[in-house]
Amino acid sequence: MWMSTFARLALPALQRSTSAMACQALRAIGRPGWAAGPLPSCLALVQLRGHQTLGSASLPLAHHSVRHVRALNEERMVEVEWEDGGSSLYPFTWLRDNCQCPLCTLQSAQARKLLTVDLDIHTGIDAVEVNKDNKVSIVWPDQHTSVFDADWLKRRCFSPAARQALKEELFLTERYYWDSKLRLPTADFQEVLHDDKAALAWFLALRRVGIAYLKGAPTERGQVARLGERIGYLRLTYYGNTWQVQDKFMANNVAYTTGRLSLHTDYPALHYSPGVQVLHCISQAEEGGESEAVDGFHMAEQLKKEDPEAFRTLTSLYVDFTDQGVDYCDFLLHSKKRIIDIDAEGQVVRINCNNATRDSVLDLPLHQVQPFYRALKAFESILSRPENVVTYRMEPGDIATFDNWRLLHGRKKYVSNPNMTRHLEGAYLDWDEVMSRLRLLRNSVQGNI
Ligand code: OGA
Ligand code: NM2
Ligand code: ZN
Ligand code: ZN
Repeated sequence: MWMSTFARLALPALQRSTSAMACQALRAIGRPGWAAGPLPSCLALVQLRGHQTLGSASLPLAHHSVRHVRALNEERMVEVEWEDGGSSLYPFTWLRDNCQCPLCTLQSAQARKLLTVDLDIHTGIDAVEVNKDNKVSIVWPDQHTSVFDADWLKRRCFSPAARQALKEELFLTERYYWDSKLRLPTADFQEVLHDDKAALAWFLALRRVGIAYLKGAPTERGQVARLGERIGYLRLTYYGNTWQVQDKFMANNVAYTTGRLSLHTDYPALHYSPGVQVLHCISQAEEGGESEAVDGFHMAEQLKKEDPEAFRTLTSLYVDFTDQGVDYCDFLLHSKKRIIDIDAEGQVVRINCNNATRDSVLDLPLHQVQPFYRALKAFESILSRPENVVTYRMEPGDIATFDNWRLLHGRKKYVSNPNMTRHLEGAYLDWDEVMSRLRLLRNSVQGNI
C-alpha cells in the first residue's frame, strides 16, 4: 500500500517525465519486504499522470512551431500564432531586453550582457518574420537583429496558465498534506547515492510530502556528508558542518540532552533558517528516543479554519529567538520571526517554532502578550493531536530527511545507557541547493529516455 501511496504523493511532480521513467524512479525506492502491497503498474501511473492540470507551455520535450507572427504596434507587442493552436503575446521591451545574440548575452554563462542603461523601453520594431528555421526574427529600429527559438518563446509565454505551469515546473510548489496516517516515503540510501532516478524520486518526495526516509546507511559518522556531496554542499552553521545529537556534558543546546524535545523547527534563531534537515541514526537508545513529525503547513491551515484569530496573531506578530554559546565558534544570535510566516498572498511559507530558543525578550506591547500566548497554545494543541502526529522509531542506519521550513519534529525523552549511547548525526541544507540538484537530475534523467 505504501508504494501506491508514494506514487500518489510523488507522481504529480513526475508528470513531465515519461511513464517508463516514473515507474523506474518509483521502483528505485521499493524495498522488498518493506512494501505492504504490490508495486503500482505502469498503467496505473499513466492513469495518475492523466490527472495533470499543467499547461503544455512547460513541457520541455514538446516542440512548437510558429505558424505566423505579427507586430501589434499600438500595443507594442509581437503576436506569435502557434501551429498547434493558440497564440502568445510578447512585449517589444521584453523581447529587446532578452535578445539572445552574443552582443546582448554572454553565452558561456547564459547571462544578460545588455545593460539597463542601454535598453530603450520605448523601442518600436522595424520588421518581424518567421525565418526558414522556424525562428522568430526581429529587426529593431537601430538595425540590431534578434532571433528567438520557438520552444524558447513558448516556454516564456505570458498567459496566466503558462506562467503558473512554468512556476510549478521550476519551484514545485504543490504540496501533499498529511496527518498521522502517513506512511513515510522510503528509499534505499545506497540507491539514492548511486542511481539518479532514485535520487530524483527522493527529492520529489522530500519536496511534495516534506519528509523522505532513507534506509540502509552504514552506522558510522560521515553519511550525512555523503548526502551533502550528492547534492552539492551542506549548510554550515554554528553547530558545525555536521553535528552530533548526543547527551553531552554542559550541553550547549537542549537537543544535546536526554530530554524530550517538543515539536519544533530547527534554528529559528537564524533569520534564514535551514530549509532541509538530515538526521542519521548511528545508534538508538534502548528506552525512549522515538521521533515525531507533523505537517506544519497542514496544521497552519487547520488553525486558520478553527481559530482564525490565533492564525492572524501568529502570522502577524514578530517573536524574538536567541541562541548563544560556543561550538564551531562562539555565537550570540538574535532574530525576529513570525511563528507562521506567510507571503504577500497569505500563503504559509515557513514555520518558525522552537520553545527552547524562543527568547525571554518579547518585543510586544503589553496588551498583545496574553493574546500571543493564547494563539501559541492553540497552535500547539492542534500540532500535538494524536491524529496529526506521525511517530516512528529510527533504527541504526536510518536517515530522516525533511523540510525544516514546513515540518515540526520532536523526540521522546530517552534513558542514557553508558554501554549503548544514543547517537544521531545531523546536517542542514538549503532548499536552493536541493532544488538545483533536483532540476539537474530531472533534466539528465529525462534526457536519457
Ligand atoms: C534536534 C532534534 C531529534 C532527535 O537535534 O534538533 O530534533 O531525535 N533531534 O534527537
Ligand atoms: N542543533 C541540533 O534551533 C535549534 O537550536 C535546534 C540545533 C543543536 C544543531 C537544534
Ligand atoms: Zn542582441
Ligand atoms: Zn530538531
